[in-house]
Amino acid sequence: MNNEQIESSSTAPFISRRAALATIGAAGIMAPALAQPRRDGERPSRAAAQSESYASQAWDSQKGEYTLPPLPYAHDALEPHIDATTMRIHHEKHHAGYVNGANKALAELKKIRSGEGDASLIKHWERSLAFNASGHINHVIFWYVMCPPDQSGEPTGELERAIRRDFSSFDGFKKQFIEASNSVEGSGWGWLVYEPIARSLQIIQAEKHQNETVRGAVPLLGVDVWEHAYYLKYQNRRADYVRGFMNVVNWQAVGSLFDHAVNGVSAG
Ligand code: MN3
Repeated sequence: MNNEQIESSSTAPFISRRAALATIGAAGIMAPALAQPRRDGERPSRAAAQSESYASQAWDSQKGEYTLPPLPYAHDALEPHIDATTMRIHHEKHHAGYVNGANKALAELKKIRSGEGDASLIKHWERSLAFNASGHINHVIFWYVMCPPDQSGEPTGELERAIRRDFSSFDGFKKQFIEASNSVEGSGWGWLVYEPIARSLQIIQAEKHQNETVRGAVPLLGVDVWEHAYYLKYQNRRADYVRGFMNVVNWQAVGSLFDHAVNGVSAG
């Protein structure tokens, strides 16, 4: 992390767009979920601009490679619910592993296209890309939708109204989200998503990083329920971890992803 990033991180929850541009050069907006198109003439909200600046650090458009973005807060910022050691290992080892795996798959697929690679391995590399790129994007969103517990709050605005419409109440949403996340079979994620055909919110269980998802659904809030996300502090008590996670949800960030998702669909 360079000085500008450290300075920005210490004064604002997210690194500024200017700092992000300075860090990686011409910024490509990587994750569609973090950067849906807007209607012409619509000005991005401050939160929306922040989401774009964070996503822009997850892809280097000049190199054509995924990159590991810095956490948007200190390792211990989510304590006592998620401990600093877990955050450090999760970010620097596990998330970095998905970045490296996705880049390796992209490089091998490029070799196959040029005739240098072994085309008989294409199924292997396509599967690797699906797993690792999904792992990378999931973690970018995961870091983005968490914040220190004193900044968590509750859903507001259009997101709050959509939650009441689609889950009857915020409590109804929490009940389903927590139960779904607790009961993911094996390693996976609990997700709140926006489904653009029904134009409504849904809760899904993703196995591994990319399986059992709903096609086209835009991820808004995800909780990583792989053991690496909680085992140091919670051991086998996944339910306690998920309840703790609910105290560090950055509802302003989730709201900005929801606004992007809805506006992107409207523009299409
Ligand atoms: Mn993880």
